[in-house]
Amino acid sequence: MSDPVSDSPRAAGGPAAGFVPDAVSAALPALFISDLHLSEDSPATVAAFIDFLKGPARDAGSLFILGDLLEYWAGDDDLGAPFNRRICAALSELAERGVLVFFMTGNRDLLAGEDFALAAGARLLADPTPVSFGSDAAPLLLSHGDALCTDDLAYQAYRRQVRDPAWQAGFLAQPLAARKAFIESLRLKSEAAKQEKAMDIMDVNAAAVAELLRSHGYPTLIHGHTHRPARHEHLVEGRRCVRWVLADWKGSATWLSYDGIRLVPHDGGGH
Ligand SMILES: [Mn+2]
Repeated sequence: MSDPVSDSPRAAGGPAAGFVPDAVSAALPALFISDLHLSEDSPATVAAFIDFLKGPARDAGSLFILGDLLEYWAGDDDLGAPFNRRICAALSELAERGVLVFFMTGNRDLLAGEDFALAAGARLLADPTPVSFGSDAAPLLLSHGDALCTDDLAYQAYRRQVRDPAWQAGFLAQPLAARKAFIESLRLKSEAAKQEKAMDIMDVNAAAVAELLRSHGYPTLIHGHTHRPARHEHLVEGRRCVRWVLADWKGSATWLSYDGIRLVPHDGGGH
């Protein structure tokens, strides 16, 4: 039987360095941020973000936002709110300067969709997404990270519900004001629940991490969500994989940069 794959030009020459099927292509240097939780209640973090976009981000080839950019997102019909307009305009300005802006939703802003992306000049990414940078640069695997926190059974049940397209359609059919009120009540409940949960339940599960790395060919993984910035090494079936956890922003900029060789954490100072 003939194998159609072996007849393709790509297979004939072997995979290119850093080639990953279905990977998004991006430009170097690349910057990675997550968990800014921007809202009108956090003016220092908003200012740090605007400064970051006008500063370090302008020298980047790509900016990756790996979820929870916003403290909440009630739906793309809330794009008219002055605060949301300001954030999207700042991102869009960066994109217009030629920086590729990629956006993956987190659990806080999972309802950000195509209209948000259009307003922000961003390209939406699925979770997880492999990214290739061409040439000899090693590809990276990107995720928000909440899907890896499988020890928190209550959270995973909630996550399945809010990621269900039927649930989302029903939610988005409600008036904007009702959605905002619901989200606010959810935030208060979630804060209370977090106080009661054991710390390790809210971190990633090692088996979930290993399975993700295995299913993507043992790449380097970058994620956020847990607010536990670190560089971890995992041995998965004898393969050494690196997992970077992004820091959350608390009034000052923090990001990871990638030049195609090394990943380096940065703190940009704040207000
Ligand atoms: Mn999160």
